[in-house]
Amino acid sequence: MTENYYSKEIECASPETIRAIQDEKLVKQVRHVWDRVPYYRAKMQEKGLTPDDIRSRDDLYKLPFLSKADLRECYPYGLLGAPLKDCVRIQSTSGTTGKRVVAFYTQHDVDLWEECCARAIMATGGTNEDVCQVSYGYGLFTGGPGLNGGSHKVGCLTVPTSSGNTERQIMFIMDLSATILCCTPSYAAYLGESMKAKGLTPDQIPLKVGIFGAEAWSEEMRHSIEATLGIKAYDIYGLTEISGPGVAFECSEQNGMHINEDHFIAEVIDPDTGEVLPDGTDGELVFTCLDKEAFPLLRYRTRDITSLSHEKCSCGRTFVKMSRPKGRTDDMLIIRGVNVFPSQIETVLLNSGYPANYQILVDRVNNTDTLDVQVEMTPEMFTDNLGEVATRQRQLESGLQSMLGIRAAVHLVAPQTIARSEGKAVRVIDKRKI
Ligand code: DLL
Repeated sequence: MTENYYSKEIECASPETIRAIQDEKLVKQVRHVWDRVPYYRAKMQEKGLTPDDIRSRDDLYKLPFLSKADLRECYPYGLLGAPLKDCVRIQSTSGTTGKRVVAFYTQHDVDLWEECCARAIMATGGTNEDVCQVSYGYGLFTGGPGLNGGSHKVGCLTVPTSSGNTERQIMFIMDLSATILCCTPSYAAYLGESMKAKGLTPDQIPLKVGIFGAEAWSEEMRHSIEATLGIKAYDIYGLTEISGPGVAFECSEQNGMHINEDHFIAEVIDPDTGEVLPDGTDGELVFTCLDKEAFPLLRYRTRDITSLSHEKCSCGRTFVKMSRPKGRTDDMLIIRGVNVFPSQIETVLLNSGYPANYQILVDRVNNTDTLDVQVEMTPEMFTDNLGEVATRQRQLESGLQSMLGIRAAVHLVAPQTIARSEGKAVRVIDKRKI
């Protein structure tokens, strides 16, 4: 594949150039926040800081962190960095607990965000010859609007189907010969399954590329989606607080996501101590916006667990890469004192030939945590021979035991019995919290 770039000069700039851009923008952004956001100014003052203390990236560590709790406390307008008359849009998180996070955008912020999404699309080989079907939800969720804007900027024919209505999705993919599909990986898997059920083979499906994100997914899931849809599947990362999808995106190496470093500085910290960790070490991802107007968060703790790498990338981009997020500090399950990430369970299931249709049930019985994984069988596996099912269950239980270090009960269920998701999949039901 020939490498495509939306803004080659910046995406492939030397580390020194990126550094100089970050130093200059950071100083301005801190001054902007100090002048416009009294809440953050007070946080800086508590640490005895003024904008003069931040002269370059090297001073970043001095700045106080922001967390979701700050965002909730400041809801809705407390962190606004621009006059309301200059704001043109809000987006909001899909959060299910507590107050929603509302992020604000000026036109400049929308342009910046859409530019990031355009870079992501072009990094997968996308051009203005492509037909790009955006099957992320539109509305308060950032997935639809972000990729829609990016697709326009690239000049693709944009098909804004939004999520859901799988029959219609398939109709548009086939009738319009869509070449790029943007949606969550779990919905892509469902679309693949539905197309297969209609008898469509990968070579009959016009799609070439998928741009999938908004939830954790495994390498095994990537391979399975690539095989059913006959595409290359690329990861895209982002969060509402920082702008939306496109904060980081995968390139032809398909091995970690480049962070748009001319707009955001990434750090990885030890979630307990706040200490900045070196490349290659897993920790919590923290972002500092560099040129946002309406919602200019500094040192925002994402709760996503990842590591950074400055290794040279064959695509020519010099932006630092983040590894596929392993999960979130708040979706890590602690089962009988052991840390368990849903992504580890997914890896075992997919490696053993099961589809990515599963649910993890956690409960506490007689003061002991229980972990129960319900997994769908494929139609080929499905049988009424109970002995065979029991053997399969035992095999999976032993695979999970070696991956997790604790016992999990497995229950195999009939095909099509676990609810499908059109957006972010709900994989874990933790009854201990109910
Ligand atoms: O999910 C933005 C987005 C839309 C990203 C479409 C990619 C594609 P939120 O709803 O605010 O925004 O959720 C953000 O989702 O902190 C991660 O925990 C998770 N997440 C997003 N992308 C990925 C990814 C959008 N590629 C939260 N891999 C983030 C793993 C992801 N987790």
